[in-house]
Amino acid sequence: MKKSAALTTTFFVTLSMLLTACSGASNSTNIGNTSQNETTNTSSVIPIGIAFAQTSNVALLGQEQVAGAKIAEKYFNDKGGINGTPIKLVFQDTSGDENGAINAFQTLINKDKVVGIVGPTLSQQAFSADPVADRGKVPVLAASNTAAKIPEIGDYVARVSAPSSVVAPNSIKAALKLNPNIKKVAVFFAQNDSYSKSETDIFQKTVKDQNLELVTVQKFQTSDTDFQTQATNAINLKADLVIISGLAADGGNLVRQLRELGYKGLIVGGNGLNTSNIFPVCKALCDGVLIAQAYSPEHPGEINSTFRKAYTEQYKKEPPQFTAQAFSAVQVYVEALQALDKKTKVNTLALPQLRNELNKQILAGKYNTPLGEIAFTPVGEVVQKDFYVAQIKMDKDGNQGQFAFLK
Ligand code: 1QQ
Repeated sequence: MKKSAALTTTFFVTLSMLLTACSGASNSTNIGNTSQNETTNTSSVIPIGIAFAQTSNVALLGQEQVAGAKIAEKYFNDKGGINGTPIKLVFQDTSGDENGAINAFQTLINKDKVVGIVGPTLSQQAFSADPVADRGKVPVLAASNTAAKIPEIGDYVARVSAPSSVVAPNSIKAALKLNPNIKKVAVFFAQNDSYSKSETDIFQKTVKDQNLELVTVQKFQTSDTDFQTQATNAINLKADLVIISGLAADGGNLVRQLRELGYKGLIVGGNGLNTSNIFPVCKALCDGVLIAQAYSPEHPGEINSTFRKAYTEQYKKEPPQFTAQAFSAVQVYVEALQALDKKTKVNTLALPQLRNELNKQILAGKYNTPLGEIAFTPVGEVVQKDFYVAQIKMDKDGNQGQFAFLK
């Protein structure tokens, strides 16, 4: 009796139940268990989990992701949600470390009973948290994880964030176009961060492929604030290109200290520096940093112009890559749910079955997003066409800046 009741239980929760769940009241149940909290009714919503860093230093990156998810929620619900049923994004803060991400995932899976998760912010977190979702057969769509082997974590893991291997080399090529005389390269990376370690491999390979001389590889920690020793080493070796793989706070500080110590050459920043939140860190000294982009605000098409307009109206600047990727991840869930719902009404499926069908549907679809048209390989790697390079332009006083896209 209990078992058959569990089987017919659907994933729907009422809006009021969800709000209670979000406010922290304890009404947790296990997946598939019968619960008076899980009923289908007319005020139902489809919960999608959002696991981004909203606190810690990593919030410098995560906060741009939250903005993109929220714009997507409004945009797709205004258009009728999932064939008439709204989506409800359930936000859980991952903070900046592995445990924060694991806790956020567990809450989303077991308490909030989401159909799938977008996140976490860092690859470093994904390698710990994604296996939790994968074992629970809950889809995970990374919106910012760029390290190698993220989709390979499991069958339920895919990403909309193109890997460093296809994005990062573009910035070195752009540096060589700006200064064809570059010969000596110093590479820096955060050795306690998975994305940084993965990206530096790509950068170092590109340096060799371009017949440049790698004069030094300098290591640091994402928690470091003093880079005098490493910066001085690179300057003494007469590097004329510096390449940094780290996160926003440490990366911004490293840029600042290189310039303060007199480094004059070009600087390439990796994906972790890809936010205007580094501007307050390196101020006017951020000027000129080159960063490869998986998104351009000028990408043609209706969906991007609508997204861009919604963002610029609210934030008075162009949308950043992390915001566009988060929007696109929510879009993939919405369109996969719509397609699934047309085949089998999603409110007739029990949550485990819905998560499983949704996972297959995500991988089967093609999506026309602000990033351009994207699809997935069978393992869950994003297939995306267009990449760009932007250069940071700061005002003289260093208070305002922008990402200027190179032609
Ligand atoms: C990763 C990254 C970060 C810089 C995303 C915020 O690319 O951790 O994979």
